[in-house]
Amino acid sequence: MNKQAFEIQPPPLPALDMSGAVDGVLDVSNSDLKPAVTSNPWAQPRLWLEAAGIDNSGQNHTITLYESQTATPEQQAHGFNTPIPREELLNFANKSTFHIKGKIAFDGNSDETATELFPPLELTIINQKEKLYELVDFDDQTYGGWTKGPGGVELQFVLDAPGDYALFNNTSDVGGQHKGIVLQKTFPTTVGEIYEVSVDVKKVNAGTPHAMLFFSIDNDNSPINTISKLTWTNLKFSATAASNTMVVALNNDQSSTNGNDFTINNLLVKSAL
Ligand SMILES: [Ca+2]
Ligand SMILES: [Ca+2]
Repeated sequence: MNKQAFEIQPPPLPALDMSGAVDGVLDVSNSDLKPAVTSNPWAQPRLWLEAAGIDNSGQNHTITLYESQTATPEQQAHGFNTPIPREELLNFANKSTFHIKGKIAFDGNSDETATELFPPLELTIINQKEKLYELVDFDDQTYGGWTKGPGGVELQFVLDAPGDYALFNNTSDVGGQHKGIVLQKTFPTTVGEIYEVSVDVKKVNAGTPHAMLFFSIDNDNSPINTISKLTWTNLKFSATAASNTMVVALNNDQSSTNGNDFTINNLLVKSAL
């Protein structure tokens, strides 16, 4: 008689899952998340469980969750529900791949070589918030995705120094409306993070009245800056993001055709440190 017919085949082990992961991505940059390895129940008593990936220097990094541990009756009845400390997950390289690996010893003894593997679970870790840094220096004579508003219709690229273009607003159209948004752009943001906008600005000739520039971030307005200097000044403003996007604008509060000229350079939007 064939001996094979009498061997008891172990039932397949259940799939592992990660609570808190979405489409295979575990984003722990949000500190409220409490990730845990979960599974359906199994029948075998001794287990190993780890999360294995790489750290920021590219070295292998392993978080050991169970090392030859006897499964609890709770685990045998309901499967894994094993939290992974967030502070451990922060040691993986941001945006790297890691694997949850589980093993079972069918006979319950501690010989790690006589084990069966759970189906592998591969995940991507995100553990750092994206930092925004977007500088438009106008040197390629583009607006870098910013759009002109009613206060910026006369914007033109001018050479401020060899290879260094800036944007000049002459406000020469007598019938024109020179007050309002000069440039604006929508940026992706993280709720609660602080973002800063800045720009270099100067006046070009002695005419008056002066331009009166201010930034807005969504509904927050900076103080109005009177642009009276013929040398570069850096204007700055910051605000806290209230949603996943924010509209940043440079505005002019001065409608005059006379005077009201200004040149801008190095328009920067970034995450505050
Ligand atoms: Ca420039
Ligand atoms: Ca003018």
